[in-house]
Amino acid sequence: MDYSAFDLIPEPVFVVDKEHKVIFANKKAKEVYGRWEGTCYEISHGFLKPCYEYEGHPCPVKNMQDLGLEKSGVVHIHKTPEGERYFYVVASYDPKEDVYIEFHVDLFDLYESIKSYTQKPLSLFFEGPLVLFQWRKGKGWPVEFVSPNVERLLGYTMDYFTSGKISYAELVHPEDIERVAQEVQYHTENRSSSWTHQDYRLKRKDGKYIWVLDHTIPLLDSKGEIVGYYGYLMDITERHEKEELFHLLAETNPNAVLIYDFHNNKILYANANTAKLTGYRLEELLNMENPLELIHPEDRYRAIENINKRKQGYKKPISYYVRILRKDGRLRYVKLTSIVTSYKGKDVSFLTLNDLTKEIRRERKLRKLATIDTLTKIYNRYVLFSTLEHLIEYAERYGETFSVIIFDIDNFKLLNDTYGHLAGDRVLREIAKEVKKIIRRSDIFGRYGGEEFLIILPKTKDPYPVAEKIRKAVESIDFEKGIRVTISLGGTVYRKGDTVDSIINRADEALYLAKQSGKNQTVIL
Ligand code: GH3
Ligand code: MG
Ligand code: MG
Repeated sequence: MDYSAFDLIPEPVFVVDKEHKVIFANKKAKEVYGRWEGTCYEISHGFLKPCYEYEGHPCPVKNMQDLGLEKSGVVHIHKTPEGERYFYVVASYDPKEDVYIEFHVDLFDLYESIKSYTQKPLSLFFEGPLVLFQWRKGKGWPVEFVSPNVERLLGYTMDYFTSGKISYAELVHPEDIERVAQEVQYHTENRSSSWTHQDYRLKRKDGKYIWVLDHTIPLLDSKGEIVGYYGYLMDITERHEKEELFHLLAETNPNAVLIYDFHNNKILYANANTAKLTGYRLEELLNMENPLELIHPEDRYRAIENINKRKQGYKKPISYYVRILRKDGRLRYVKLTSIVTSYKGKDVSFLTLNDLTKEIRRERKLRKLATIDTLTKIYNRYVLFSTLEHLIEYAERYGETFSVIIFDIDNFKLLNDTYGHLAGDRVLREIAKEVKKIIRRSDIFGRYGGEEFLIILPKTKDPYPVAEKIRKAVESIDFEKGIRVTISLGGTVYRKGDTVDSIINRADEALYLAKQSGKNQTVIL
């Protein structure tokens, strides 16, 4: 038989007999293999026995003989003088001649291009943070396949899983396993096409737990039954811990903590304490049209000023005091601190509201206690002295003047002895009330000692008329049980070079003179 027509074919062609002996090799075959005598397995592989006796080398000729086929094709790696090359060997049987005709189609370039397409993305994938899993549906979720980078994630090798030494469920944290199982069951029953589990923990080989993100799709058989699951896993421990830490910091913070978008006047986040402080529910806060309404109208300008500063790019921390107007209309005094931070890619304010209401109310009470005499409800000595200091400084600097009057109840000891201490107290209170009515609002009136009072009269050059008016007013008060009292008064005017002591001493001296001269009178020095 003349096979020379096969020389026109641009791929190697061999004609072999039943024993694989080459009867004909075309030009291309001779060119590619550089040899053409003997059996095809000798020429293609350098084998001493037929291909099929070597593992992984199915023989198309044998296939046809065994299975009674007319054609058969296999992919082989063949040895050529240029090195190993891939061939698609397709053979057909010619019953007339009882020979087999083999075409060796060179797949080398094709194979190389496929390899570079498939392996590069795969290696990129397997070096990345995503670990691929394939689980069988069954007790403990046996692992059927896992990508090699699992070793980095969990410390176990790929083989460890696929050989069944450990089932997946054994690795899930005991506190999470039930929830994960429920999620799988739920999505299986609902035939979800894919789902992302809520973060859960997996135990590493070294015993440490990591948090993972698990996205899963069900694996279906030809009848559409779920037989397993594919999924990818990613270690999100760091992110999870950060979130946990933020949550912990925000929710255990005794302050109200908010993330405020100053560009759009919107609250993006508020912790539970914000709801407590403002009396609004969290959803109400997040959906508020104008969060500035949380601030007392009189303090709002301060907030607006600072928001404008932020909009202009001012990034340093800002702190100021505002009153929060609660939903129920009550007020809370807070120290507001704003720090600029980045949230979801834009600049926002991280606000801390420190509720100082209790402290401020306590302080106000203390300040009152420190300045007001509890019995008579007029100023105490501390206020009188500091006012005098102040006025002396003022007088020195601006040449202003002022007067001082001291008065003392006449024979008060006798009154106490006769009517009792409580009656004496009531007299003190009543005198204070009466004197308050007479003096000007700008005058400072206080209790100087037990039954001694002091009045400071700013811008007053002559204290005599006021003193007399007071004396006469006290004289005409009708106290209970027909009690009547008189007072003696000493007055003086500021002199250049005066100190608090010198001016009080002079007024005291005047008072002493008034007592000496028979009481119930005024002396000015
Ligand atoms: P004089 O006319 O010389 O001032 O005689 P007096 O009795 O008023 O003498 P003095 O001013 O020395 O007496 C002060 C008395 O005032 C002594 C004290 O019992 C009484 N006293 C001082 N503080 C109080 C007080 O808070 N309540 C009452 N009920 N009595 C007071
Ligand atoms: Mg006295
Ligand atoms: Mg007295």
